[in-house]
Amino acid sequence: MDSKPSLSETAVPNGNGTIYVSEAVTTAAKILVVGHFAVGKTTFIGSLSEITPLRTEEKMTQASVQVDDLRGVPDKVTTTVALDFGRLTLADELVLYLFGTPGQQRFMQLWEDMARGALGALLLVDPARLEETFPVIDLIDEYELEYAIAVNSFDAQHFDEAEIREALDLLPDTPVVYCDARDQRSSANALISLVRHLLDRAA
Ligand SMILES: Nc1nc2c(ncn2[C@@H]2O[C@H](COP(=O)(O)OP(=O)(O)O)[C@@H](O)[C@H]2O)c(=O)[nH]1
Ligand SMILES: [Mg+2]
Repeated sequence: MDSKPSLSETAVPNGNGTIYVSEAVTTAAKILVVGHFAVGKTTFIGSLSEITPLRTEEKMTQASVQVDDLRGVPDKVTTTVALDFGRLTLADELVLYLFGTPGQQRFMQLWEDMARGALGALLLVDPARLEETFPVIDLIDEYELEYAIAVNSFDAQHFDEAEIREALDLLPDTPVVYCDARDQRSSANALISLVRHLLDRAA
């Protein structure tokens, strides 16, 4: 019997606004949403979560201005100090728990805990700041997480997939999809590509 959840290309988060997990849900999976500072992790989980996302952001202090790189995002006034948490019922029987995990070097010890039991990771990438993704890829490799790439290209809707694949030294079967982290459907599609990849790997 095939117990895989059926995911359709048009799947959208259902049960928005519901607090309790539906009785039909038989499978729960922990997914990490990872990426460097200001790549859109909090925005992504906020777009998708059917529960009010837990956010552990703090007003950026003058001290963190030295630490967090604000090039390209001068309006950003908060920084992720720990993690974001959200929930998404992706198919009737599958619920995903999303953990936004910071990519800054100083949070590396958090990864040890976060990676435990995670089915895989969605790696958000800003094509204009590709080099900032390198340390995050190192963490993904270190914890041997399966992953897919979601390119949050902000207002430029175009990105060069070949350039991203080469810069990040991706395996040919690692999915690379476009994602507008502010958009629920776009974010859901990115997550679906990760889940498909995980199911393929598990098959
Ligand atoms: N224009 C635009 N802004 C975005 C997009 N995604 C995120 N942002 C903004 O970029 C900033 C950083 O996003 P945030 O989710 O806080 O990043 P995080 O540090 O990875 O959690 C915020 O001000 C977001 O509103 C996008 O696709 N387009
Ligand atoms: Mg954040």
